[in-house]
Amino acid sequence: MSLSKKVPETSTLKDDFDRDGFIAVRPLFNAERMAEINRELDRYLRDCVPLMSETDVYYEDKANRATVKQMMFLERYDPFFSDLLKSSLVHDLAETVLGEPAIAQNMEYFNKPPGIGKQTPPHQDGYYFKIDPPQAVTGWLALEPVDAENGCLQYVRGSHRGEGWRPHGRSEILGFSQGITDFGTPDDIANTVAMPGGAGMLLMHHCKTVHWASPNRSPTRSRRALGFVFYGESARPDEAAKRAYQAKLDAELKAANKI
Ligand SMILES: O=C(O)CCC(=O)C(=O)O
Repeated sequence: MSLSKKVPETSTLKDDFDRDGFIAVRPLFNAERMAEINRELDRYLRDCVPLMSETDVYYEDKANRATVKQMMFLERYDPFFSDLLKSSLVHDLAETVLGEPAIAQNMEYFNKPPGIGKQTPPHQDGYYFKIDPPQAVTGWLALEPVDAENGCLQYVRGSHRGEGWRPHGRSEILGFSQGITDFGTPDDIANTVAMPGGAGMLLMHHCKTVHWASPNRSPTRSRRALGFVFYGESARPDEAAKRAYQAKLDAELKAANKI
């Protein structure tokens, strides 16, 4: 079934994406589907996390296994999340906004545990992806209500249309090793848009779109989301450069006892 039969107003989604560098579908998945996804995630946290490589799961506090803050490649460990990444409406949406076949790369989990969830530094995903041309998107599915208090995403509207990449440098935030070093220009401030929403809201951003999030300031609420990464079939990854960067990062994080 085509996406347009399931998601209202899809005819404007590509135009909106090309203009702004992101779209929001509120909601993409209804309450019943979100209850299922949240149940499966709880199962995954209980049964699959203990089997994951230490380089694929990060904790806000490594001594407390209840503080999982980020996971990568869920699709490699579990068929439910593999299907969700490769066969759900999110994949169709990625093809709609990219305007070409989309190849699933990575299902991620982003949490900000209550009270201790740190900020997400301003960054462009494509800076990490090392692809050319920069034809890639990330879908971001809210698993619970997100707002200014628990650290919803913030986008800089139109930032995907800038030349090249913004300068990035090493960040001390686990899971986001690179952040934009000149962030906070008048253009960044004027065009920042907060993206609050309920469980089931699906955001999707271009890999050049600048985005960030505040720390979780709620003492009681977490801020859980799934990330869906897709490359357009025209994007050529520099696999050797990516592997070399990841190996160096993993070694540094292990040496610092962060993973
Ligand atoms: O969830 C977050 O705070 C960051 C997510 C992110 O950077 C992404 O989806 O590309």
